Amino acid sequence: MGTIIKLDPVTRLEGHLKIEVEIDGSNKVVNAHSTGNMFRGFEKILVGRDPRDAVHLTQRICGLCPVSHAIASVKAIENAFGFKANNDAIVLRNLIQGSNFLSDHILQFYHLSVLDYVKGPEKSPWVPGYDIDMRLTAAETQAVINNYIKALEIRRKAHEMAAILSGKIPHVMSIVPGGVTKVPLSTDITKFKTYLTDVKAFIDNVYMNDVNLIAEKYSDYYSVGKGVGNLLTFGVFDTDTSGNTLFRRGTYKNGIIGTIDPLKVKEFTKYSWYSDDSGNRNPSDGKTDVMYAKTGAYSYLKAPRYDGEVYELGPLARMIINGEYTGNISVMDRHMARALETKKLAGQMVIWANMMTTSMKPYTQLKLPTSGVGIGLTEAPRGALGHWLNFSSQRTTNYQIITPTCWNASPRDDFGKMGAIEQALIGVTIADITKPIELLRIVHSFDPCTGCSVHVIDSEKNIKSEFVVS
Ligand code: NFE
Repeated sequence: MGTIIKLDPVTRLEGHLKIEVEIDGSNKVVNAHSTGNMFRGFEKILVGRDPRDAVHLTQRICGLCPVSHAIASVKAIENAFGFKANNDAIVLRNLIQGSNFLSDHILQFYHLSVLDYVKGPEKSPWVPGYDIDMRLTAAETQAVINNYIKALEIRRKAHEMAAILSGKIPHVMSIVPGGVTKVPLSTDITKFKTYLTDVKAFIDNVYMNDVNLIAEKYSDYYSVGKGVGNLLTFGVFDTDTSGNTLFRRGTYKNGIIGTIDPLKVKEFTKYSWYSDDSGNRNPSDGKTDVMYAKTGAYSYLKAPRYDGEVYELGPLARMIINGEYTGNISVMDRHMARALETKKLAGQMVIWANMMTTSMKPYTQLKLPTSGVGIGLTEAPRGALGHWLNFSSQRTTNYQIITPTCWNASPRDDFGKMGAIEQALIGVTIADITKPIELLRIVHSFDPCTGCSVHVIDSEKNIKSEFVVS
């Protein structure tokens, strides 16, 4: 066996992810394992409850993408109820979810990734990181660091946009089965548009410039972290009540765009800490029964697959499948596609914002049926998100969630195929194995969130996480 490098936890991402790679004599990665070290358990919490509770409970999976969980959940519930939200609800939901996307993509670039390319000031919160291979000039570095600070203020404005229409963020209140409970006041509309103008200007003039600068200085990263090459998206931002979306759903394999059949989604558990009976199942009939210390297993993430194949998810998948991005698949393509998606979405949000009126009627009271089966497919910032619901006697009998990071950071499946991040790590050469910045750059380009994929509580000590800050 060659030398092993462990990053545990990988920092500057949400949740606790361990990455372990094996390198050969020339420091080239020849094997990789991605491990989610925590159990989420929301599927268990929901069983036995009123199915409408899922909208609020599943948002607590994560503070970064709660709106997408709300959307996936209401879609699953409304699908089971045989109801379609009206156009007013669609516009307001898009504005709330879109605000969350803008905030989250800016977060990913400035606060979770940029320090892989730009040296932060000494003795500051800009650590941990590896300050090697930093290629910007002193003046460029200072400008990007200034924009890092500015991005915090811009993210606050994007958050407030979501809160204006939903009561609060994270974990929005106004998105419920039947539509949206908030009708905007004229002051809300004015405030929302003012913030959107500021956020859009930052995206167009600052974020795009900084991504272009980094892409230019690190153009070799257009050839690093290519990975599996298959892309998948469930589509997002409804444009009508018939299921059409701004970003349409689809797959990309061998250069060909395909359609999505949700029945072809299956989760595998041979290498995951779940019972064998929890694997090889479509989530409509899914199981999430923990089996820690299972021989050969190494992650609390299951291995979701589409038609038996590994797929990469995220903004790059959405942009390529929609013909909005003509590049390839790599570390830098992921950053570039994410930035271009942010720019496109901010422009679209101006159109939706202009559709807001004080006479909108976005809510319809629904009656809870006795039983139902529903699927809610949308996109979170990090990629395709699905919620699957079954209920009878007005109580949830099964609820399964597959998050984008579960796909991207998955372990091997039953056929031994590595997950998308694992595959993207293979082949990269590490210049200094004491500072494996190449690994961080590859992993961060996927914007993983292990908090979404898994959650934990220590039942004896009641400790959620421990950190050592030096
Ligand atoms: Ni915790 Fe999430 C997004 C979801 S990632 S951020 O985007 O769902 O798995």
